[in-house]
Amino acid sequence: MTLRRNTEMRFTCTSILWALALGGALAGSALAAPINIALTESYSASPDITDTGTWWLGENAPHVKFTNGVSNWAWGDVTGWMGGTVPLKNIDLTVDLGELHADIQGAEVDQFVSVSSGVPGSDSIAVSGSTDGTTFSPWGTMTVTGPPATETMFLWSWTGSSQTARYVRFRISWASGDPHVLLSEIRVNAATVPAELSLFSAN
Ligand SMILES: [Ca+2]
Repeated sequence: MTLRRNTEMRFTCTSILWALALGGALAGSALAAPINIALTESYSASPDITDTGTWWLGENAPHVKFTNGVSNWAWGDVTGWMGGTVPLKNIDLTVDLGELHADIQGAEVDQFVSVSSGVPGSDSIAVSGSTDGTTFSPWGTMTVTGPPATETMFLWSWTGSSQTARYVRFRISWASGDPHVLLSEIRVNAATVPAELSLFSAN
């Protein structure tokens, strides 16, 4: 009974999020805006993200915070990795889009930065894609908007020619040090509405 209720609630929440995303995509000229196909999808990380108790900003599995459609520069809307405990020079964050998409043209990462709290921006984020989750092809390096501000959200973005993938990986890197790392949202942008939602865009 509980499982069924949770499933129904998840479906309802997912439907609402998709409705909001579609509403934005369909506003103005039809399908002019890209749509975030990572919304509500699952993701994994290496090193994994965990709530250790002492690191209350962590997020135990199942992970949801990076794809829940909420992006906000606030402790309650971010999660990530505690610095100084595990090697954080190269974090691999991989989102599973659930199926192959052939028209991926962009990706974004919202990174929470608060130097006064020991949470700096990273040095670089690279994007790659894969059809099988094993072999990844590099797509490019993201550009960042935000610096030199030190108490703000950094927006990392990549755009390019259409790519085909089910898995999209963000490699978040530092030249040195193992600082705290906090993100609020990741997005993968496709040019068209996924097939399973095409009924919404008919006519
Ligand atoms: Ca979020």
